[in-house]
Amino acid sequence: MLSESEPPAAAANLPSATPPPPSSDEDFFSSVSVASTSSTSSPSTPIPSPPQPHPEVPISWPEDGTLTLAWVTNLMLAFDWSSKNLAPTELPSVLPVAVFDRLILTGSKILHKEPNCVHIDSELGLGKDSRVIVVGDVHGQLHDVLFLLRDAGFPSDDRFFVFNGDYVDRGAWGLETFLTLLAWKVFMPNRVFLLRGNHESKYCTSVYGFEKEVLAKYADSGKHVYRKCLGCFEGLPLASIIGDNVYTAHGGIFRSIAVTPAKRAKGKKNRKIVSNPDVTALSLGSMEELLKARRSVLDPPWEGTNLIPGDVLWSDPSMKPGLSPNKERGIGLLWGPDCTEDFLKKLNLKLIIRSHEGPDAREKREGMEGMDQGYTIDHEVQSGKLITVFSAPDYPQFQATKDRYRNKGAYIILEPPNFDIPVYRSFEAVMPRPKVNPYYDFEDCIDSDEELDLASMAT
Ligand SMILES: [Mn+2]
Repeated sequence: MLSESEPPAAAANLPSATPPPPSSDEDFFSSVSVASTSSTSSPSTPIPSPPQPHPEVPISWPEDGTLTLAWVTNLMLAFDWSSKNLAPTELPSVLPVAVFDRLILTGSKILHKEPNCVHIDSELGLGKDSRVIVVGDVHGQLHDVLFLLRDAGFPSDDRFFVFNGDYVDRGAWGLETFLTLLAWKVFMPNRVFLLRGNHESKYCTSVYGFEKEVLAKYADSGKHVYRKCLGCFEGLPLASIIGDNVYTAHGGIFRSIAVTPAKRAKGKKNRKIVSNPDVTALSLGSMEELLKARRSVLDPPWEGTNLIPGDVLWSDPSMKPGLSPNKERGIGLLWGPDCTEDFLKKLNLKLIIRSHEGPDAREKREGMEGMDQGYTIDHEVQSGKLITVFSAPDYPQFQATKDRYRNKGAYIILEPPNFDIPVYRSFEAVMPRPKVNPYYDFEDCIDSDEELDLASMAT
């Protein structure tokens, strides 16, 4: 295993699971600078954080099964500390398998019950004092996620979070990252919303590192932990609608699947629904179709009738009008500004916020803006805008130094009363990152998910 050949340097002189000296967390926020890219209201600038308390490890599940703010905060601290002071293989001494089991089971149950498209609105308590934070791809970059949560402010009664997916793969702390967000979900199920990304799948995690990461960290229990994570990923909802004005999803919009035949003899009982793989007949799907899609699949199919999950997770915007198959990815759609307008109009919305494209992907997209600020405004149409937000700064983690993009990450703040005017917050990566080995062959997997290997996905 790559990760076991060279434990992090900092682990060398420390006995396992021993709290660090007080200074060990001091570099945590010190090297981070934040640039607000909006002139309108912005959250307070980060102040140097006080020394962090030591985590209580090993983590234990609360006796009454109810998570608290203190529990979630300690989990974040423990993951941050172990990433800096322990070898990856020692993670079970911080988060025992039995505690992982309780967390993943509790989280899975909540997620599987949610609809394909979650509604964040007044019924949940969204109101004049609320903010909604929308976050893009984070890809296992634990320290940047911890920074983001502190910078934006932790989830609270007035602060909702929608994560657009891609929690794992490429970065070295996918498991810690996903479990941190899952713990927030369990603690505040009506304030934190975790959507599925294309990387929350069997195919992507087997190619881009998450499977190997989990097997390395949990050894004999690795397969069990990995399987439970996949089961949880299957439960992640696909999309959200915020304040009746904003649609968010990892990839984007989706096609209509069912077409009723135009002609049907009166009185005939066999009403035929035919699937619509015909490229020339691609049309936008409806909210009803999105709600009916079967999302509980390890890998969204790219053929057959259950195409909506694949579209939502894998599609990309384009400057070329119309809907077309996303040939570069091998799954999903490309859609033009006209489709953004149609979609916004049809659903009576003002914004689409999607993620899915980092600086590497954008480098190859002609006519599309680069991702160096962590967000782009891709389409500006009569009814509103299409935005891409990407929250993994200095991505990907293991790229050779000369090939690094040094991009900023960003998140978006949506404010009352209508939650339809985005405030952008760009931020730099937390440096230095603990030294670890990658869990995938990053030189072979330089491009973001392009040329999906359909043959291996079918297995
Ligand atoms: Mn993606």
